[in-house]
Formats: sequence, C-alpha cells, structure tokens
Amino acid sequence: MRLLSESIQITAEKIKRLEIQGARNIAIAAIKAVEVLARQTKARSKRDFLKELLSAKEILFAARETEPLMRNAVRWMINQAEKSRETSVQKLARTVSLSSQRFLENLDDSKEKIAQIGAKRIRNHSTILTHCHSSTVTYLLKRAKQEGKSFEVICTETRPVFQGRTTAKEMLDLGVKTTLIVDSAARFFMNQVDLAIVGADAITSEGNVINKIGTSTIALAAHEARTPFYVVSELLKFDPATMYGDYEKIEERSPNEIWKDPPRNLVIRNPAFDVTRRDFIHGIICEDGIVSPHSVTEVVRRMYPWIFE
Ligand code: RUB
Repeated sequence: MRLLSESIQITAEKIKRLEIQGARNIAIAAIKAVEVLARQTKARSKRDFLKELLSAKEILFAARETEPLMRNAVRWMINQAEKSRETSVQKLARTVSLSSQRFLENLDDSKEKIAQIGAKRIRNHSTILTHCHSSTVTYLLKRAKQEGKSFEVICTETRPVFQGRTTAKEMLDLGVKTTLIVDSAARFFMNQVDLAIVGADAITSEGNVINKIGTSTIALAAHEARTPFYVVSELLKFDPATMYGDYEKIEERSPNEIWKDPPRNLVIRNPAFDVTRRDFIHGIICEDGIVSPHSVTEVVRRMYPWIFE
C-alpha cells in the first residue's frame, strides 16, 4: 500500500512542480497513476481497495487546485468501481483499468475533433496569438499546418515560468514562423493578429473560462482591438461544482517563482490562473463543435450527464 501511494505521490509531485504541465497532460498523468495503482493493488477486500483509491484521489486533487478535468476523470474511474456489484478486488481493478482506457480514448477522440474543427478557423497567411502552453492549441495548429495552411504565431512568454517558450519551440519544430513577446506586449501586437486562441483549465457553469494568468487581459485587449478570441477545450474541463454555487478555486503558487531573493516585507502574489468572462469569448472550440460560452452547460449536460451526478 505504501509503495502504491508512492507512485501516486510521485505523479502528484511532478504535477506540483510543473514537470507535468497543462490541464490535459495533468489529467492523463493522474489517470495513468490511478490505473497503475489498480493494477498493482495488494488490497484484500473491496473496502480496502476503495480506500486506496480514495486516498489516491485526495493526493492527486491536492496537487493542483484548478484542474477539473483531472477531478472529473479520477472521480469517474473510482465511481465505476464504487458502483460495481463485483466484490473481487482483481475484477474491480480490471474495471478501473478499463475505465482509464475509455477515458483516455475519449480524450484522444476529443482532441482530434477539436483539431479538425478548429483548424478550419486558421486562415491562410494569418497571424495567431496564443498564451502559455496548451497542448490542445498546439495540436490544432499542427493540424492546420498539415492541411497546408501557412500562418505565423505570436507566443507570449508567460511569466513567471515561461510556458510560452514550450509553445514557441513546438511551433518552430513545425516550421511555423514564430515570434515571442513579453506578456505585457499583447496589446501592442493585437492589431496585427487575426485570431487569439488559448486553452482552458476550467469552464464554469456561467460559461466563464479559467486559464493561465494573463488570459483575461489578452481577451480584453482582443475585444478592444476587435480580434476574435477563441478558447479550445474538451468539455470535460467543465467544473460541475460551479453549478451548485462553488467558485472555481484559483491556485496561488510560490512567490519564489517571481523573485527568488526578494527584499524583506515585500508582498508577492502569484495566482496561476484568472477568469475570462464569457462576454469576451467568441466561442469555445470543443469536441461537439464551436459553442457559445452561454450554452456550454447545456452542451455538457447532453454529452456527459454523469458529470452532474
Ligand atoms: C497551462 C494552461 C493551459 C491549459 C490548457 O497552465 O493554462 O492553457 O492548462 O492546456 P500550467 P491543455 O502551465 O500552469 O499548467 O490544452 O494542454 O489542457
């Protein structure tokens, strides 16, 4: 049991340290860690097995607060074991392994659909601005490139930990002309941009989107410059808790990321994400198509009713 929770612990640590970064990669790592736990469990009863799963869930959820995709995935997998009539641990473990496979397949499927739909919005000879590193955004841009579109990308560096550099490297590897700018230069370049496109960590019941800190400022700048601003996201980033009154928690990270050796008494704040109001979002590009943030809850309800259970 100790060894198993160590494997969950290692994944949680990697997530905390941003060695695993981005909502999708975080969810995939958590799903795989739970699957390993199930495969290697030494639990002797259903009760003990469920206890193991629940403690794994707590450790993973605590790794990063603003990650409903991970929470939805882990919750769903554990739920399959909880509601099973099966009492054999071996069979229950198999149920968890199968649900992990199914969830991962769904994620892959969604990524493909999103790329297929979103790539159509990338016009030939256009300039796209993106913020942070979203694997869903870079996959979509890759698809557009494979379809023969020629475009250039402007990446914000994304302080304080520079995920924009990851995006820039990926774009260069694709052979896309890429420009890196400081975050505060987003407005300066916005008039040269045809489309701003970002990923998401969470979607709330009101259709607001939570993504890397600075996203909402970019959305405002895009609005003012009349540049379309799109979010690309799997619908499973919807947080059902927001439906029932909870606010999405915004993770606040260590001040060390901003200044390693600051003067005494300086207050440093380091929120990792911010909320972009739905009014500034042209559309959410998801596996069901391009949907208005105003109707996203209904779309989630139709596609994934279990999320509300
Ligand atoms: C990453 C970030 C990404 C979303 C979406 O923040 O804000 O835009 O997670 O990514 P961090 P994806 O680097 O702090 O995790 O599309 O890969 O799910």
